[in-house]
Amino acid sequence: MTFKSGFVAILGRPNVGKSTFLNHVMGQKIAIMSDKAQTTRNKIMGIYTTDKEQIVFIDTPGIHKPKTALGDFMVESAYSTLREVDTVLFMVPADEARGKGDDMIIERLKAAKVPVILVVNKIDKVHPDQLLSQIDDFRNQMDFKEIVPISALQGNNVSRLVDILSENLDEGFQYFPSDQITDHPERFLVSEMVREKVLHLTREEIPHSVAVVVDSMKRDEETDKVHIRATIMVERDSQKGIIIGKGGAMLKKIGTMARHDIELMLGDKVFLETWVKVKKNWRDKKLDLADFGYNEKEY
Ligand SMILES: Nc1nc2c(ncn2[C@@H]2O[C@H](COP(=O)(O)OP(=O)(O)OP(=O)(O)O)[C@@H](O)[C@H]2O)c(=O)[nH]1
Ligand SMILES: [Mg+2]
Repeated sequence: MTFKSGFVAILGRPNVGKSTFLNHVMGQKIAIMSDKAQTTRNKIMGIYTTDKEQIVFIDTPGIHKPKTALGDFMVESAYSTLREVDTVLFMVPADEARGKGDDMIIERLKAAKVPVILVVNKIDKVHPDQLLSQIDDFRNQMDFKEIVPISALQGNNVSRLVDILSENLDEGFQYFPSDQITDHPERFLVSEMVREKVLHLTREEIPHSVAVVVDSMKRDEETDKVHIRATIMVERDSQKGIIIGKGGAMLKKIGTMARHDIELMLGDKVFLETWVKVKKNWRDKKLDLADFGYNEKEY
């Protein structure tokens, strides 16, 4: 039996469900998810391996019109996957009409000359008639290799989509060991889990202004716990106040919820210490971006 493998990028506007899809396929949380646009900021691999095949999914930041240097980094790293993959999953939501954002992506997809599968997500939110007209509309914009409607949240048709990808794989190497599920180190996943809780618990400009850095992470032999120190960066003093909350209540909530997810991921008891720091306008400062994990060299 020959082994098959390939790289598959998941591209689309922010908030369409790319990370939800990746996590559903992987059966665990690799990429954080939220109802806020621009949740994902770095490319992140989900490595799906069976005894016959390895599909390396690359989840990407939602493509939008960037307003900051961080936004430039995000959009460029999403588009950079077009040079790296065998197939693109272009994800659009079933419940929102095609817009300028989609058209912009379609132009880039056409130029890239990579096979593109249109994935219409969130079918649980629409009537079948609306789904059909959505498919028709997109079908007229470019040539898709396949069109697959799914619900990443509920899981409908997700395995069908994986089957279609498998059928189209070429013979190839197993690029990563069978037990490796992503390309990022644990520290990155830990920082993302803290950021996810901030996204879930805060509103308006705060989710966009937050970065999380893990300062240290080591096992404490005495307590038999993994001791993690993480700093939550914000852009203004007022934001620091909100993150800390009355009597530290918000920071405590963020820490408790994040610790729960981190313990699940590590399979270990965790002691999580969180700090909040202000870094004025970090989203537009190249040095800060690199320090916080948004490094141009990555793409
Ligand atoms: N109803 C419904 N909601 C979904 C579905 N898939 C994702 N969502 C929701 O859509 C929101 C965005 O999901 P994400 O997976 O974070 O979206 P994303 O495309 O990765 O977003 P960015 O990282 O910002 O580009 C979350 O609130 C999800 O729960 C779906 O199939 N049905
Ligand atoms: Mg995402």
